[in-house]
Amino acid sequence: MADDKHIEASFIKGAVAPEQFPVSNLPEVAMVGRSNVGKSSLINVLVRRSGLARVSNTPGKTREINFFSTDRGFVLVDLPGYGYAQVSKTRREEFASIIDAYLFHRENLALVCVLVDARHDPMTSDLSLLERLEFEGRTYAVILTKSDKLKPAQLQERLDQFRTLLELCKFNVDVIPSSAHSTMGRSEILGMMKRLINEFKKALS
Ligand SMILES: Nc1nc2c(ncn2[C@@H]2O[C@H](COP(=O)(O)OP(=O)(O)OP(=O)(O)O)[C@@H](O)[C@H]2O)c(=O)[nH]1
Ligand SMILES: [Mg+2]
Repeated sequence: MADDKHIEASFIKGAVAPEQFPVSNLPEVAMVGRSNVGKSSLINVLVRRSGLARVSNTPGKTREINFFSTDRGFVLVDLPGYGYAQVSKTRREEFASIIDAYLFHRENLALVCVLVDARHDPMTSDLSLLERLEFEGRTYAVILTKSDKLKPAQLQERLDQFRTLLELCKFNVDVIPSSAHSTMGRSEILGMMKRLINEFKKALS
């Protein structure tokens, strides 16, 4: 990623079942996290295109797994949010099973970005996901979203909390604060993705 200013990206497809995942051997970077945490917004910030991934105030907006190609040799993947109480139990179970199928069976998944709202302590669902990623040996980073809503000292406290929590975790590569409003974290996140994708490609060759 010599020039991060402009990243060409386009929508490939949405999938509601594993059979619909695109056949591809390009490395993928997935955004996962609770409903409304800012997954779609982060994708738009990374590619600097406000309408690429659908953003909404209504939690549960992203109902399928959406795949976006980029001109950087990797695919960005927007997952449905977990933990949204207002959708039916059946629907939540459907989301959980497709997220699971993707996160733990997709061979070309190079990096999982776990998004957590910087304003709150991690919830049980966030902790279970982190634990599972660690257990399954999936490379993951934690992104603290909506950091614009915190004072610097509060943000530092949250960062320290996560760094301590993940200190002994082997598969966590980073904890990065971000904001879709100020674009804080954008270049750091892109730099991390570039590094991890290179490592992923090297390990395959
Ligand atoms: N202040 C602030 N608001 C944000 C940020 N990121 C997202 N939001 C807002 O949070 C809401 C949800 O954002 P989305 O990007 O749709 O969240 P999502 O995780 O994709 O949500 P689902 O698809 O429902 O799981 C929107 O109103 C965004 O404008 C951020 O960094 N700062
Ligand atoms: Mg979304």
